[in-house]
Amino acid sequence: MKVVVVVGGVGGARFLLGVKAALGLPAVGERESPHEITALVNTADDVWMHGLRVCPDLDTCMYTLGGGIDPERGWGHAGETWTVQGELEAYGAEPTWFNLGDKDIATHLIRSRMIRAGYPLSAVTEALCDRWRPGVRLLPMTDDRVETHVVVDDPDDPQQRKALHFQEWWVRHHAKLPAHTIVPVGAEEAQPAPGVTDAIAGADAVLFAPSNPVVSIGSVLAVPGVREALRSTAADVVGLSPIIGGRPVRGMADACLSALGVEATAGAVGAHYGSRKTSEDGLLDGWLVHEGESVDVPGVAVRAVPLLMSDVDATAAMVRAALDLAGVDVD
Ligand code: FO1
Repeated sequence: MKVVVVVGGVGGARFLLGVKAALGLPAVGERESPHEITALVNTADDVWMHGLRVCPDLDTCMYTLGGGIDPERGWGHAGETWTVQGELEAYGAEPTWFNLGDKDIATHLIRSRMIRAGYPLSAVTEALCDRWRPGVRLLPMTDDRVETHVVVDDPDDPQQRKALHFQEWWVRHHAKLPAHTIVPVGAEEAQPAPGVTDAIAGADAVLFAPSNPVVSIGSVLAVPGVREALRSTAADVVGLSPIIGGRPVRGMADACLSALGVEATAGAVGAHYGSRKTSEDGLLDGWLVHEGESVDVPGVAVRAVPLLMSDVDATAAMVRAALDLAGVDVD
């Protein structure tokens, strides 16, 4: 079976552990299997830091599925040390609010060297995954530069507005500065990375992970060609709500949704993605919401199941529910 999953960072990586488990694969590492899982990963969080290209969502997926992630942080390596970061701070090298671990820096050095040598991000990712063996194909949404910028009132001059790179808004300001607009800069000129639209076209099922619907899923959908591929694939498209009881399970989806004027509810997010059947730009056939929630999304089959990714088994159960709703038989 070919399953395509649209993912962001920490939540998306945890979801992918469950996709692997639901298809009988070891959550970490890789093994021969008749199933093929392709993750279309958000790259609009990516950022140049100290001359290194950092791809948080790709790295979180790669480390999580390859067994190297720090489980508490959800990003960077387990057993990390921060010697280089300390030296950068000793030099007063800004920004000091974005922490790069020593082991993590090796990933960014390899990636930056390959990018400077002219390799596209998809080739870089493939090379890095040769080591980590995540057991799913990790495809960047695009090889082109797309970066999420968040327009806020300038903290230093509230009369002015200022566009911050997503990482500064999220890491330095903890998403506490109200976002007026959130823009995936460069998306209009971007193209899907090699394999992205083919994977969608050839899928037996397409899942939207319970990632941030604006800066993660939304950024992938902003790449021209992706929405068209989703609307024309023979596969059913099923999403899982990142909102449980009016609150995102983690992260700052509510702060992002308010910038779009979308209510932070499972129903509103489902309607935001829209129905593939009854609207000309909708994307969903199915929508999973948390048990006990009664949600109606016109033109979309809604089902309520436990959506807390408390462990791999719980996540695998919601993946099986999503695949069932997508009309594919896992066994
Ligand atoms: N998140 C933080 O809250 N603080 C950090 O200093 C930080 C550094 C960092 C370095 C590499 C990396 O891949 C991710 C990092 N993150 C950090 C997480 C990152 O900002 C978010 O996980 C994603 O961008 C959101 O999906």
